[in-house]
Amino acid sequence: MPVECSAVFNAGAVRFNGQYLLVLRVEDYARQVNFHVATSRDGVRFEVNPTPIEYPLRAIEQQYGTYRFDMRITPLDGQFYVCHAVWITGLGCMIGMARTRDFVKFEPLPHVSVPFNRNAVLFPEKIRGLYARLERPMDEGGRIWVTYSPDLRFWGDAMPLNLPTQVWNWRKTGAGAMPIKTAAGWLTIYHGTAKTASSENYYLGVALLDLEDPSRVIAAPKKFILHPQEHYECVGQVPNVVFTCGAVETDDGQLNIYYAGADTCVCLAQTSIAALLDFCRA
Ligand code: BMA
Repeated sequence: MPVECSAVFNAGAVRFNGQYLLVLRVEDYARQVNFHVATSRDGVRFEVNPTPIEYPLRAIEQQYGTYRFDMRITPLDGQFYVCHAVWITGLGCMIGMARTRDFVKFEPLPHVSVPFNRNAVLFPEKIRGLYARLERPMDEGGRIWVTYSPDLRFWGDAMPLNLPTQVWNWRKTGAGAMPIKTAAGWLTIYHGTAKTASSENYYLGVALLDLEDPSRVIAAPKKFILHPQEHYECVGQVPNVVFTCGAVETDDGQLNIYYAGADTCVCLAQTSIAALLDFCRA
């Protein structure tokens, strides 16, 4: 990393100008977060911009103080929308959104959700005429919901996803990468957690959601797709965590899942949409 960095993780991911682009959560030695853009031609070797993105504070953030993290990126209507967590001092964790055209300057949408809410990701198209996002209301525990908005300001019609509870996701679930539209449904990579005697373990799973009503889960395999097993997934700032904020299709038909190991480093797992669909059908 070309900047002071105690941990770099939970990167949003997207294709931009023919390149792979990540927005990294970079923590300095005061554990303050800056968002840095990293770009790559091959999706593997990234160059990190040492200058953090420009992202003005909203009025509520100026008033109370803020801690922003975990950006998820969605291309929509010729620009890019991002959702991220905003921890506002004394108030709690909520969702903030912004838009950008160039990944240099970000324009915050002025309104944040009410606490507690996080792990939000916008769908890449409107559903039944409305913007739609997955989110996770609740701080301790909780599960993924879908909400809708006519204007990206007022959100409602909230419905929980009927994801079945598994041994590895019983404590909480949260949206991960942006849902991918397929003929069979929205392919969604999400995280689930389970408490063990020594830690809360994070896993990645996959689910297929109905195209018209994403709260309706068409398939949700019982088995996870990724679990903490490598050293860099088990040892770090928060042990036993694999966590994703973004996956992108490659030129040769693969799917790159950028995920974090132990809230400390950025990792890459490769699969394909076809393989995940097969896994959902099995
Ligand atoms: C979640 C979020 C993530 C983090 C994860 C594991 O609640 O705060 O930013 O990666 O926990 O620690």
